Order: sequence, then structure tokens, then C-alpha cells
Amino acid sequence: MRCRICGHDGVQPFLDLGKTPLSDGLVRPENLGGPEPRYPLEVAFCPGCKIVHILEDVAQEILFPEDYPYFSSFSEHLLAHSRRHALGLVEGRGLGAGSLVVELASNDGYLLQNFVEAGVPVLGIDPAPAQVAQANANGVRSICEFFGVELAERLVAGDYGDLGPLQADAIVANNVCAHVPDLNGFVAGMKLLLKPGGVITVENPWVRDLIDHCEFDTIYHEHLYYHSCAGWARLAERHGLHLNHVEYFPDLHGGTLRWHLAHEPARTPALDAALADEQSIGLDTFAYYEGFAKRVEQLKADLLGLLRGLRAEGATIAAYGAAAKGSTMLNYVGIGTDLVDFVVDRNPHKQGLLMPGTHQPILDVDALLERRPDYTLILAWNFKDEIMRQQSAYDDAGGRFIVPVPRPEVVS
Ligand code: DWN
Repeated sequence: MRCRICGHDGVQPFLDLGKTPLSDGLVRPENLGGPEPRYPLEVAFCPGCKIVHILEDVAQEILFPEDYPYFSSFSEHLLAHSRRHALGLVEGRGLGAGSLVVELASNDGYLLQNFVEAGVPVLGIDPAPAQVAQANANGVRSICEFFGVELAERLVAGDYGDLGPLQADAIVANNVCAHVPDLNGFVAGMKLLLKPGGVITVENPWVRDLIDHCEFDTIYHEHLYYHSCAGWARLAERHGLHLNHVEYFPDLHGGTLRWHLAHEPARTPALDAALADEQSIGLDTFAYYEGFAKRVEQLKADLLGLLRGLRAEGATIAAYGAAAKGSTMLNYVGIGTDLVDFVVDRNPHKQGLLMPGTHQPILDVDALLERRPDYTLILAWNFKDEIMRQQSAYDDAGGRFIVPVPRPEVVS
């Protein structure tokens, strides 16, 4: 068990979620009963580079197939966060018509569209064909590729289609640096692609919040890595970049950090404080992760007990959000159609399909008011405020919500 990043041969496993189906491997009804592979899902801490990662390697082509269902534009909260990020870069970096912003894992253009509106040239890079087609249809120039050092070399050399030689004034990499097996190649590619004086912003959930708030369901095969400031400081240094600044967004994806990297050193007090905080709580030591498995098992028991108790009282239960994290939650806890009848989701690419492994049908969100389940388990708990606001009519009609993390509870 060597570390994928630094090769350390003493990575320390601390949580085993068993064999689970792929979290975005939604099942077509006509394929029900067919092969649905499950893969080991075990998480370890590397004492060398301080990065937490899973031990199983699932091929990128399997994780991100042609019909990959995740589209970023189904959360108003995420869209607003992304707009603030983009406009902050335009103003803070003085970006204009002569600049270039490149987003890695640009999905459907949800973030780059803000730069286009501001008159700043962009290039989106994403391996999911439908999302790239959507982005280009929306006027966000995007190419369908996995990013890495080879692609970066081609882009800088002007050896990619009609793009011509290019380097970026800003590179945005949101929710992608958890997903790339060759993270070293990815970071080396960003360094190559970044213009002198430019900035790279990397956004990922913070592993501290995953542990503190028992967000075990955010662990799935797409997420190879679970990041910290300590990890990024070492990663940047390894590739001749400087980690200069960090911002914290507690209400995004269960707690997200945005790291700022550049060719030039410009370290801020915020980063010094964050690194000191992580060190003071021991986030860069195995001890921080050691007792996590027991807390996850307790949450599983508490949630199963709650759902079984409600069903025993004759209550009906549905779920909201055919999220990747929802698949880990349903499969690890063992929440089948005996407990949760169906799942609703706004994303039409997911409606009509079945949840991985547990096979609840995924319906349009209108089904909540039409079928009036007594309770709705919010699998997309990271957007619980937005979802409960949106579903106020269901709440007014007596429907109640269950939020599974940091501890299972009925809310209204
Ligand atoms: O890293 C990743 C994160 C950022 O997004 C990707 N690997 C895949 C994805 O993970 P996820 O599927 O757990 O992400 P979400 O965005 O938390 O999933 C929310 C789900 O809920 C989506 O399917 C959309 C849906 N939704 C909805 O139906 N109505 C979301 C909102 C906000 C809503 O109002």
C-alpha cells in the first residue's frame, strides 16, 4: 500500500466502507439484474505527504463514462458561489479581453459563463461529452479531454487544434483535484499552463470537516483524495509552485477550502493561520483519523434505527438528491427500497434511472408533493437549506426532512 502521491510505503488505513457500486453508476431500468460491479472502498492516511486517499483504483473511463450524469448547474447555491469566485478573480486580477481563464473540470460551463459575460476569454476542459456539449452550446468554449501534463504541453505549444499557443492568467480547478489518479501530473500540467504572474485556485472539500462532521458519504471511488492545507503545501513545493493563500467556505459541500497557488511566493497570514490550526489539531497525524470508523458505524446504527422505527410506525419515507454521496450513504448504511421508496432529483439526466446498488427509482422533485411521503431523507445534505426552502410546500403540507450528517435528525 504505497501512497499514490509520494510513494511512501507506510500508508495507514482507517476506514473500510466495504465493496460499493460506483456512486454515479445510476442503473437503467432495462439493465436491472445485469452486472453492477462493486469495488473495495477503503481510506488511508499517508504520513509522508499528509494526504488522505482511497486504496482502490477504478479506471477513469469507468468512473467518467460517456453518460456521466453529474451536471453542476442544479444548485443555485453553487452557481452563486461560482459567480462570486469568477467576479472576484476578474476584479482582483484585473482580467479583461486580453486575458485567458482556463477551468479544469469545467462541466457544463456553470462557472466560466461568468467570465464570458465579463468579456474575458475562457477555455473549459472536461472529459464528459454531454457536459462539454452543453457548455459550448451556452457559448463557453470547451474541449472534451482529461487534463494532465501531456495536454498542458500541447496547449502551451499550440499543438491542439486551432487553439494556438496559450498560457492562462488564471486556472480554476474546483472539485477535480480529488478525482485525478495522477495528481502529480495534474499539478505539473497546471504549472506549465500558468502564465508568469498568474494564479491557480483549487477548491475541494476540507478533510477536517469530513472527519469532524462525519461526512463519510463523501467518500466514493471518484474521490481518490481528501485534501488539507498541509497536503497542498507539500504538493505545491514538490512541483515548484507556491501555496500562498487559502479561503474557507463552511457552507459549500460540507466545508470547502480554496487554495491559491502561483509561480511567485506571496504567502498570506490566512494561510499561516490555517497551517498552524491544522498542525495544532493534529490533522497531519494518523491520530486524527484513528477513531473515525467507530463514529461512522455509530451513525449507520443511528440512521438505520431511525428509519426502521419510522417504518414500523407505518410512516412512508423518500429521499432527495440522487447525489454520488447519496449512493455511498444508501449502500454503506443498507437503506434499500424496504426503507426508502424513491429518490427525487432536479437533474433530468438522472430521472428515470435507479440508484446504484439499492435501486430506488429517481423521480422528478414534483413527486414529493404528489406522493406526500411522511419523511424525506436529504441525501444532498450539503444543499439542505436550499432544498428545504425550495420544498417549503411539502413542509407546509406536513412533510418532514431527515438530515443524515453530522448526526441523523428529523428537521422541519
Ligand atoms: O466532486 C463531486 C461533487 C462536487 O459533485 C462530483 N464527484 C460529483 C458531485 O457529487 P454529488 O453528486 O454528491 O454532488 P451534489 O452536487 O451534492 O449532488 C446534488 C444532487 O442533488 C444532484 O444530483 C442535483 C440534486 N439537486 C436537486 O435535485 N435539487 C441539488 C439541488 C441543490 C436541488 O435543489
